[in-house]
Amino acid sequence: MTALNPLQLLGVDHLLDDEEKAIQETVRRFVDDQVRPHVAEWYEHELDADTVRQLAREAGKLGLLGMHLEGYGCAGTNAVSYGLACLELEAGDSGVRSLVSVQGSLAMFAIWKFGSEEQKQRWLPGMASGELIGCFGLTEPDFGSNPSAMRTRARRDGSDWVLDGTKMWITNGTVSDVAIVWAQTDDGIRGFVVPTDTPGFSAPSISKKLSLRASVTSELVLDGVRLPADAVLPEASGLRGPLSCLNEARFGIVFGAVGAARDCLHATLEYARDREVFGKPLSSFQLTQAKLADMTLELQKGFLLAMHLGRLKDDERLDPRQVSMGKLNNVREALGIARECRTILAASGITLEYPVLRHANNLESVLTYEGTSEIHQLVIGQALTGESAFA
Ligand code: TGC
Ligand code: FAD
Repeated sequence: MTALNPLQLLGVDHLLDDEEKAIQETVRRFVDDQVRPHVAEWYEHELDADTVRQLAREAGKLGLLGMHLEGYGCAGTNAVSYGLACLELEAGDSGVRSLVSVQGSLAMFAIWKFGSEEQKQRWLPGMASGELIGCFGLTEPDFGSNPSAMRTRARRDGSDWVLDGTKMWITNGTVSDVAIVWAQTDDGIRGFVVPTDTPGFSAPSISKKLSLRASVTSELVLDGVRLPADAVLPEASGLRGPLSCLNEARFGIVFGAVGAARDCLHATLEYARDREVFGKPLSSFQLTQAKLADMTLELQKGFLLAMHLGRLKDDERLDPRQVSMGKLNNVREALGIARECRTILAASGITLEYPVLRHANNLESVLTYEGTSEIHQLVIGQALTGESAFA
């Protein structure tokens, strides 16, 4: 009997218009040509700075950096197209999607949404082309889920600002030209645009990661970093500023996680068709088919959820609590799929010859960053009960 394409059992492609399909296909080809052939090597040996820069420039050429922003060299696509790009990038590797998310949805978005005209003109065109790389420093060694307690401080000295503190777990940090740093001031939390060649700024690399190895992660150390008065983002005041940026990146992850899960399922289906156990294809056993059916259901439900949120975002009706629902569900289910796929590949599943354990290990980080699964449960819990259970 002919096998149907399990990734299209619900015909979800019909939900996309021609332009969205074309963008998705372009990014899929980019991943096939420029990511898949190298990703196991990047994962094994960790991504080096030159490769990150090259990837950023290639992503810039395709218009993927800040792609849903208008003006300043950005592509200005709709939100669904941005989501589909994240999906295809994360089908390659979560680390590659991270590079694009942090650049576009965190660093560029912060400048685009909260920056002065001069800041936008100075940074955004170079970041859109991938010539300049940005990072986003919110988390600190002692404050991840609770950024409101951050210790990094910006004080006035004449008209200058002087920044002191440490940020932790910062994607792209080591390779960045510009860091968006969030700090306490006498007027609450403010954001600062910090050129990384400013004296007193350093970004020591965090190594020995077992997850997100095809992505650069670092500390940011700010030791008396002196900045001019116009380094502050004028339109961001309070925690609402950085949290608004997180909504953008979390939205990309809702789609991205589906891509990682799809890649796992795809590899597993091929493996199960080819692998014989007890004299028959592994795919012909009921237990295998039950696993494949359940995973396909979750994959398609996750895609439908992502598309629903994408259409709401394009209608400017997306609520951050809905993004929490999408991020919690799709990352949790993608991680479950990656682990279940690994059981079907059995011993072969633990190697880099197949993508499943690489994706599963990556998704452990994705479950934690951009708000842990527990934080998103609490956001949803608060929406349901009206009670805040954070503290
Ligand atoms: P709370 O008192 O609830 O809120 C403070 C102010 O912020 C507003 N707000 C939001 N605004 C926009 N979007 C949201 N999602 C918002 N959530 C809250 C809120 O209305 C209030 O505004 P105002 O004007 O009244 O002051 O704040 P809280 O301190 O109780 O914290 C709430 C909590 C725990 C949900 C929040 O702190 C949180 O989301 N924590 C998780 C931190 C997090 O996600 N960090 C991510 C760091 S970046 C990262 O991980 C990048 S990885 C990227 C990659 O490689 O792909
Ligand atoms: P903690 O906040 O210490 O949490 C520990 C545990 O306690 C978790 O299980 C958490 O869910 C739970 N917990 C916390 N608060 C509560 C509560 N109120 N109720 C119940 N349970 C709770 N950050 C950036 O700013 N920029 C980046 O670019 C960036 N990139 C990252 C890249 C990677 C690979 C990783 C792993 C992280 C990155 N992060 C980045 C940091 C990330 O956002 C934080 O790790 C995350 O917010 C969680 O913080 P934490 O690790 O300090 O955990």
